[in-house]
Amino acid sequence: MKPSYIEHIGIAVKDLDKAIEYYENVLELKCYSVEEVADQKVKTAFFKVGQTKIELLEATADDSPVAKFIEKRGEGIHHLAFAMEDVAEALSDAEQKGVKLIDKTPRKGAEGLKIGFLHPKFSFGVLTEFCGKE
Ligand code: CMX
Repeated sequence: MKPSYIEHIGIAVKDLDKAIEYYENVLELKCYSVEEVADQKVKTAFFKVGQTKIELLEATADDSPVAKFIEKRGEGIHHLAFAMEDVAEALSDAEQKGVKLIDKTPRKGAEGLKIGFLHPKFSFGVLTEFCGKE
């Protein structure tokens, strides 16, 4: 299944407020939403750049995937999210093609979207997310 477009780029940050300030002051983008995603143990902030969004991610717990990422690799690009028409089908297609999935079935992400991750070891070091309404 082919992605429709790049839905968002996830960026891991230590301090969400400071990062929001940078995106608003330097890049002059407006933060239109701040949302906690309890399931993923992150607080997120969103900006629109055309059709694509920037999603800033701050960990809300020490065992959050984002806290572990920052500890190992420092702040920076954390994942790439592709918009998919049918997330469940896209995950199952990838699995059939030999990719290890983090999520076998979609779960609830920010903005009420369904999300599912592919393991970065199977996508050339890029943590890949599929997301969509279905
Ligand atoms: N991008 C690329 N590689 C990553 C990565 C990332 N974001 N996160 C971890 N890795 C790499 C690590 O560097 C490590 O590599 P090495 O074995 O070479 O050292 C390997 O993956 C294993 O990492 P780990 O720190 O031991 O952590 P885990 O195996 O416990 O977890 C992962 C890794 C990707 C399975 C986990 O972070 C995960 O399930 N991520 C998906 C969920 C998520 O990230 N949610 C937060 C954002 C959600 C949102 O957008 O709302």
